[in-house]
Amino acid sequence: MTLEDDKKKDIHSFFAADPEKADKEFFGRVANADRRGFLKKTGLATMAAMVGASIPFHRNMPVGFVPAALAQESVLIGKDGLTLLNDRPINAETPPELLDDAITPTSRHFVRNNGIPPEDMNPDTWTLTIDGFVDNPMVLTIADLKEQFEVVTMALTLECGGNGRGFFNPPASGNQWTYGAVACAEWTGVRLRDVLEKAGVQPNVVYTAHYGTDTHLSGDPNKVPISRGIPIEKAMTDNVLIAFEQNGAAMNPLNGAPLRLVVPGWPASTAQKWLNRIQLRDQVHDGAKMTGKSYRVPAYPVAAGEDVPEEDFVIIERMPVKSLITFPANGADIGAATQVRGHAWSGDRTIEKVQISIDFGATWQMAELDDPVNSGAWQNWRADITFPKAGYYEVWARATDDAGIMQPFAIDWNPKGYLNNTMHRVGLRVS
Ligand SMILES: Nc1nc2c(c(=O)[nH]1)N[C@H]1C(S)=C(S)[C@@H](COP(=O)(O)O)O[C@H]1N2
Ligand SMILES: [Mo]
Repeated sequence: MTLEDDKKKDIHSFFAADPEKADKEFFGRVANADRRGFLKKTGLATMAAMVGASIPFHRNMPVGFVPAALAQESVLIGKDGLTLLNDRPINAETPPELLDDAITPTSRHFVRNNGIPPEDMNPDTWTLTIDGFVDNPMVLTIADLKEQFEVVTMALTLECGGNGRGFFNPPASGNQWTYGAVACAEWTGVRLRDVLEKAGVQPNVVYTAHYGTDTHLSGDPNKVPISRGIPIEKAMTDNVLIAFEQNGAAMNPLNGAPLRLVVPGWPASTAQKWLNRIQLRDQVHDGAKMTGKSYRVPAYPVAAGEDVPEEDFVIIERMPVKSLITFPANGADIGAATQVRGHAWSGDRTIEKVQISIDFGATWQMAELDDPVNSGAWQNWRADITFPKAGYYEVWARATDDAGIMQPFAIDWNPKGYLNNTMHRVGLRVS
């Protein structure tokens, strides 16, 4: 049984299944002999944040009690308009029309958790350990990072490797992401490269290993939910950041506060949240979700539904060329002329052109395309479209990158549903 199979869709069924365990994981409540739930201080703070007020009679709350005010989405503290795909662990995506901004607001940055976020996210006591094959192993506070290294702010695109999984047929197990497991926020932090250079990368290093403080769903302290890494060459690129701010303010707890990696253009699973350790290795990392079928695809094209032996899987590196239409929204009723707009990105490459079709792909017109604001940022595009007469239309968008690679019409199927970069289509009624 995989972690993904072991999930409950909503908070109420989760509590119904095992109230004491649910209490502990959600609110940090400790059940005692007389069956009354006692909230630990951190748990009480969480529950109070979720209902939006302090809870004077919290001592009277029974075990397994879910406050009636908790609508399903209220597990998403500080998030706005996201679609909750799973609440254990929390996974939520952003509808495309809420991704219209050039820089994704923190409240609209998707959330992909593999485990339970840590209780302690205190930036003042947080430390990051750099060890493994380095000349000078280091333990750095966030203040040390700010003092010892150049602080930079960059707009960086993060996309989950499983974005678009929901469209696979036969279906792939896991969160059924549609379009919205992607965002481009402004991250402030220090370059991973600068920190590794100071630590002194030894000549035998080939790979990094990233660790965070979130805990495994099973509650087993010896298991980690996810620990991934990247080749040392990628780690030394100047847009890979150890970030401590999101959009000029404190990071959202669900996005990895107080410290995370941001690895633009690669599966966002490499961007460890709640980061407390980076180890340099003389071999490819073998941490949780690095092996088996996790974030790996067959080394060769396979037929839809084909059973592929695990040894034929390779680690996903760069994400493929892709675009998103963020205006108008799918299903909108519009006038005869409108602007269509969105974003486009392609792993470590830049986008060369974005084209739009309103006739199911028969003809295409060029959209106006901006350069990225910095390397690793998605590119914004727009096109003024005039529809010939009233009726139902679909706007399709396709991006082509600087290697001449264009988005496909159909899904290149793989067993775990990664890397779906098919064209985005938006249905419109013109009246
Ligand atoms: N510690 C930790 N880091 C993590 C994860 C996690 O579960 N735990 N999920 C990874 C995955 S799979 C993705 S897609 C991104 C999502 O980042 P976000 O939740 O800030 O959007 O974080 C990555 N970093
Ligand atoms: Mo992911």
